[in-house]
Amino acid sequence: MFYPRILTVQDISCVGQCSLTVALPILSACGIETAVLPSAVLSTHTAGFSGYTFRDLTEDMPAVSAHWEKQGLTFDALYTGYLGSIRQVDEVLAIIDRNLARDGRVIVDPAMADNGKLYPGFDSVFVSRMARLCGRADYVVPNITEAAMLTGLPYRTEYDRAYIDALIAGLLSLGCRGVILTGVSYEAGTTGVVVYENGEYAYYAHVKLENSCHGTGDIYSAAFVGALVRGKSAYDAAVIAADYTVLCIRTTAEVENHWYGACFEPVLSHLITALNA
Ligand code: PXL
Repeated sequence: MFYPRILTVQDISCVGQCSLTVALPILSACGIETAVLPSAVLSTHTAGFSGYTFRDLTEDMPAVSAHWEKQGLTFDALYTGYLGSIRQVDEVLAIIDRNLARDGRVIVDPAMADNGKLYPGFDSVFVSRMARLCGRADYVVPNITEAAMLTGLPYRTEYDRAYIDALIAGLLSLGCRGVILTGVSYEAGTTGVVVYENGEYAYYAHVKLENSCHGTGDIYSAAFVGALVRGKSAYDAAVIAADYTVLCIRTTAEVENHWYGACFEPVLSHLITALNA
């Protein structure tokens, strides 16, 4: 039986429905053995909460990776999300060299910014180190803000295909093989995702909902990675992840006062159904 093992490296935000507390259940639901390397533990995520705790686990990362190597453990894919420091990015680069299976794939969600702004705690030095990690990726999964920062292009809220093409060209010039660019909207009322691979551009548009939720980028990438590792093409995986994320946002709108994350759990069965179609 095909039973891949993936490693995901990102923080645990104890409350907040993002990063590992989203990636682990989603990847497990996709039927993939999921190993985790928590890069930090925070009491909550950093968007909208104040006074959160932050326990940096960077020091532990090299020893964990060395132990896996000693045990002969390798991973069929490595998926990174929010990384809390430059040193953590460097540790992930070392993990690619040490712990990835020979033909293992690397998927990088450079989770560091949205709506034209970096998340708290990040600066331009971090962005350039993240660009280096993106250069080692088979697929990068940025939103438009992250793509603009990684490529040094201006962030725009109104744009045409030429701007998107320039972002993609800039991302490819970092060294990655494929690009999944999220939140691309060419007309009011719809948004979507661009998939660029092997010289081919594809666009999947879907409804743009009124409400937006924190953490949907993490839900999207985890579902994309799950579908990809399950054997779907990058485009099919991008579509499955988009439809699932829209459903999560719709579901969240039905819950009163749920401001800090998206309700992804009640609709996990839809993701599983889509994967088996
Ligand atoms: O959703 C990305 C994310 C992950 N982890 C932490 C965050 C954020 C976004 O703000 O603060 C700790």
